[in-house]
Amino acid sequence: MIVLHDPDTLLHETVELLGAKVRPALESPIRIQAIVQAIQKSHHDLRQPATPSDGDIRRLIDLVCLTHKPDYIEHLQTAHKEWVSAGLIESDESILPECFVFTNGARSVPQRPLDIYARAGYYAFDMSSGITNKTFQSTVASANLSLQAVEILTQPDENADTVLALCRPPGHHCDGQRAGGYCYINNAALAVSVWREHHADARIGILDIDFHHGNGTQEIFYDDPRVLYVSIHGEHEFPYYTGAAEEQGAGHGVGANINLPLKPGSSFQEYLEQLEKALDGLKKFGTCFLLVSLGFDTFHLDPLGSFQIETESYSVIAQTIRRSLAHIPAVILFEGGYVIEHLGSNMLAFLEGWECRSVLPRS
Ligand code: OKP
Ligand code: ZN
Repeated sequence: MIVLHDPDTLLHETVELLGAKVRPALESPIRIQAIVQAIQKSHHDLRQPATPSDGDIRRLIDLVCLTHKPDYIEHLQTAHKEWVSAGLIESDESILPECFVFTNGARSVPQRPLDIYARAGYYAFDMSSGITNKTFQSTVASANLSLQAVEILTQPDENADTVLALCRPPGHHCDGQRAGGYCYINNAALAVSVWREHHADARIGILDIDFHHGNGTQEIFYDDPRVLYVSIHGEHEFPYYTGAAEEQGAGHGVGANINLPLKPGSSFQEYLEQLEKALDGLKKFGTCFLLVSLGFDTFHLDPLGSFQIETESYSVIAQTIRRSLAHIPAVILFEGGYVIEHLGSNMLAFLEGWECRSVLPRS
């Protein structure tokens, strides 16, 4: 498997609230380092994309702005500097929002605040998406891995059918104008835009198997009939206000959104039943390009998840996906997963199953 990694993804390190305490965020650079170390010791083809030129970055941002608002992206790029110049934080500290957009009985549409302090809350929906002086650089590097992964699939001489992008920060929680859940740019949405440059009318499936509902990805494609978003996630868990089975899409996109919530504590058997439904939906949709938002916070020991899934199960999950959607080009985007000591082995187990190295007896 071709695996893409960029050391710039390691630069972003922020804080979050755990209870009332400010702590280093669970979403940390050592997550990626643990996976890279495991990949280096394996047969997989680990690659670092060439440093993007200014023109490459402009193209990346233009593609990102097809699904994100330019003023939001500008905020990600400039907010930290502005907070430092205003004396709100030191340059090694993190922006955290004070006040989120709230309903005032729909008497007026929320406007972008003039106050730079207030803007942090306007462009976020929670407090696990702090912005540091390195956040934008890491976020662009992470998004670039998603873009490069798609580009590799479109090059015939590469002869690859799947690429894994070791994205960090992750992407599935942020929508067109709000960071949240450790996410700043939606890497899956970007991959869709890049694939569409080559195949304008493609029917694209997104299978989100992070423990958490990918509210951002759902939101971005909610009325899009050519992108099917399917998610298996913990019911009533973060981000709390989305992920119900009743959310099935809107407008032309009705039917192109499938949520498969599972009770906290669910077993692997229960998980596989939902996975079969997910794969059924993706096949019926006529998926011709697959994105997998892959999180290992479904692992039984994860501090942010509650499913009973063990390392070997990731081989079965991956093999089940691959067998069901055989020969469809795929990009795997890394999302969550917070048990550092098991991330490497969980990823290797997943890749082994994906490559169908005799995990399940062939039926
Ligand atoms: C991101 B992903 C501690 C709780 C953390 C945010 C969870 C984000 C999960 N403050 N809340 O989907 O793995
Ligand atoms: Zn997650």
